[in-house]
Amino acid sequence: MARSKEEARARRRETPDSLAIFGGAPLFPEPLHIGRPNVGDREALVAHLDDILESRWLTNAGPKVREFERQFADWSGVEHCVATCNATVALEIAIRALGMEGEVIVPSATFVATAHALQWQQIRPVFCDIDPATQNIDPSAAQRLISPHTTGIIGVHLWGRACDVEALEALASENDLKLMFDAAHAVGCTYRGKRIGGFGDAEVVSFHATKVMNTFEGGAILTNNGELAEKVRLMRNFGFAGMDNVIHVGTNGKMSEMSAAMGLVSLDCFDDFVAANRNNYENYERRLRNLPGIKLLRYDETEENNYQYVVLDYTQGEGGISRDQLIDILWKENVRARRYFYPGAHRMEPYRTLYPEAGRNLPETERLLDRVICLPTGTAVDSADVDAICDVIECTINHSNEIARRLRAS
Ligand code: T4K
Repeated sequence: MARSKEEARARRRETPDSLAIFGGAPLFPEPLHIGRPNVGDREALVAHLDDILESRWLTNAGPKVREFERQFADWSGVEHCVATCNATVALEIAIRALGMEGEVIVPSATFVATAHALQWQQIRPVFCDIDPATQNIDPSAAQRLISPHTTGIIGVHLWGRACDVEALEALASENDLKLMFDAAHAVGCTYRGKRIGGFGDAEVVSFHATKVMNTFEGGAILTNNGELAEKVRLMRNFGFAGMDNVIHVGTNGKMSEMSAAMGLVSLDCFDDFVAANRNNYENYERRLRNLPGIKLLRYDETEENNYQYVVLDYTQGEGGISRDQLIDILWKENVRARRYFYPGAHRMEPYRTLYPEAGRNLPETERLLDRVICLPTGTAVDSADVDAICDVIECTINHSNEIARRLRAS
């Protein structure tokens, strides 16, 4: 019989028998995903849609895109914002515009798009280990990977927590390397009190549907370098400098008017999205702080954070429930917990085949990616959802011996 979400959540998970993996009814009647989009003011969005349809100007750097670029640049404290169809194409364009070639140093603990944006244009991603304290690229490990073929470094502000920008800027300038940041997770976050967007030669953000603010699909290149901004603008639009006048190789990386409209609405609602994320994060923290084997990734409260990822660092305890078994238990409850970014870009194709030895230099990366669990958050998740999810985790940890035995037996 179909049950409402409230009914399903209300039943406490206190004993193994109540868990769906052992035949109990799932916690949520429908899958509760990570990455349910944050949707802002619908009326405002519909009004934008009316404007767009009325004007019959749908794409090609129309008024909504220009307005979004202006607002997002001001909000980020950066001179130039070039909006794109997604962050992957933005990375590809920025990498090319900066003249990166040969080898570029990049973490493997990232979404595979960071590496693909290089490999796609025959540039070798040289995978660098992370600093376990920050979970971001380790500048001293990056230094050891510099070779005569290295032309750049791409740091990733993983989970929105800034890289060691200062050390990477010093390393890049001492070695005459280009420096970019994949800031896909870091919209609205700060480094030493300054909004992310203006560091290195350029930064790239993502406005994918699953991100803290979305434009359906979308991304942007942010930079304080006017010449670079001009170049990426050309490259985003096939290299056209005016009608019939192509002056550069280019691609189609344009953002549509409807996406820009969603961006304008999302920007207006950004504080509400972050408040919902923060509330969920604090509820998870309160519920999970004393559970053995579970460490919730903390954000630096002296900075601005968007709290869009709730990340657990899970250590298998004596009870013997593995990370993947805990995820399986959650999935059976319809909680779609994820193992971002397992198994690491270096263990995905084509990198696994091209660079089979890469893992030798990545012990911290592999250790982290074998332990991570990301939990649902965002405006589609409320505090009762968080409580119910934490009940399952608590029940699993508290009864881990019995659960592990029953799982082995089955
Ligand atoms: N660099 C980094 C560090 C990134 O994390 C990413 C993207 C990029 C670069 C590239 O940015 P884009 O080119 O995408 O702008 C998701 C996203 O697809 C991906 O954008 C994101 N990172 C990554 C962290 O997460 P998956 O593999 O988790 O699957 P996906 O997109 O199917 O979404 C997860 C769940 O969200 C779905 O199972 C259901 C739910 N969902 C998804 C969509 C699209 C919804 O409820 N509604 C939706 O509209 O990659």
